[in-house]
Amino acid sequence: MPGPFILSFLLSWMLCLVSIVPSATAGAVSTNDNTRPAGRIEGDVLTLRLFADVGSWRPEGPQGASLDVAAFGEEGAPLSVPGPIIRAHEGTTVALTLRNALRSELRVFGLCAKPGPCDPVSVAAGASREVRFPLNAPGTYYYWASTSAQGLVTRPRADSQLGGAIVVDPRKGAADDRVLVISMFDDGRPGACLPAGEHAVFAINGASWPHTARLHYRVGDIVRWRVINLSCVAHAMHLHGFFFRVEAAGDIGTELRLAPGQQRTVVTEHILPGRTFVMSWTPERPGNWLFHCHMMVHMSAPAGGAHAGHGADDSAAGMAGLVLGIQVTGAGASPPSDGRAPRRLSLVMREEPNRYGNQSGFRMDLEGVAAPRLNSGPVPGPVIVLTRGEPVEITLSSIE
Ligand SMILES: [Cu+2]
Repeated sequence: MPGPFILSFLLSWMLCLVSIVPSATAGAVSTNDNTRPAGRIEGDVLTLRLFADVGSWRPEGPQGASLDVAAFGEEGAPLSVPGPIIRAHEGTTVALTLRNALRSELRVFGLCAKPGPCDPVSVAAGASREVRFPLNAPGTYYYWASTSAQGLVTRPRADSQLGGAIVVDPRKGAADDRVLVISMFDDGRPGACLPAGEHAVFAINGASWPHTARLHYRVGDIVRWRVINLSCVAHAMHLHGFFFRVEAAGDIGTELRLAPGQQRTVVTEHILPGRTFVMSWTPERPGNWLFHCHMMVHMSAPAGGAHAGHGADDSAAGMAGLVLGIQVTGAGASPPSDGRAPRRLSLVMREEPNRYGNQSGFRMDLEGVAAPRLNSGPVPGPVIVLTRGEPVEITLSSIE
């Protein structure tokens, strides 16, 4: 039995290799910040011409590794990661011509009426195909493709950047927003969705920290982001310094808008592969802030890996991947205060000899307060229960 299995494995690898051979016209793959909708709108028709090909993508900047990936581009412009954004208002019909310059048949998902599920569109190697579909409801959607019969999560890694955003704006009152597409490339073991390869990289809009966009806002702005996870793993997207509201969540063909009373107010939102969410927040204080995945391996520079050089950059400090820098300017609101004196807590760190065999360990205790612990041991430390809006002052000391 192993014979046919090995043969089919080798065959799938060979097909994989064939499909990523760059064509004679392949060039650099640019990053796409999703701020310029592709195509041309005339009346209620958006006409656009896209193509798929292989190019060289540098998610870690001009000095970083060059990765040969399949990607989408708009005819007359370079390939990009993510692919060109299809964006128009509700009631628009998309008239799309897709040329497949890859050496394998391409199956494209998501090119159909919004909202709604649909079958993939197949385009033979070297062929072009026209697709028309209406944008019937405002929302955050996307398209993705593969040269294999695999799904979004299991498609060959060379196909992992084949995708882009579809945004349908309301007829009136389109919000000022940013569209953030998360993707991942891994040249490790085929079929394994792990950032294990030598050039594993996570990207937001085609770039890995510190090459991701820097977003600038003023205190008091209303910020709205649409987050789309086209990578093969889940992420826990965390905003430093401020709560945000999750206004909507969806997938390739649907978006569920949440009524104001249903919207979660959070600092972290978990997003599965193939899912989307819309978040809004207001910067209340000036400063430099981050929006990042809270899964360490998705935001860290692996030792000795392609990102290792970032460790020498103070502003990057060993971070890579899914991190976005936000600069907020303007006068900050004064800290919340109703005249109450801050609640004062004292957190003490002590060394305990021989905790781990003959090695010492540290423990943290909250002095003078009944602080619950998750287990009877010293690790993890006490749970510090705080009340939102209540001023708190915590003194940290260590006792040798
Ligand atoms: Cu992550």
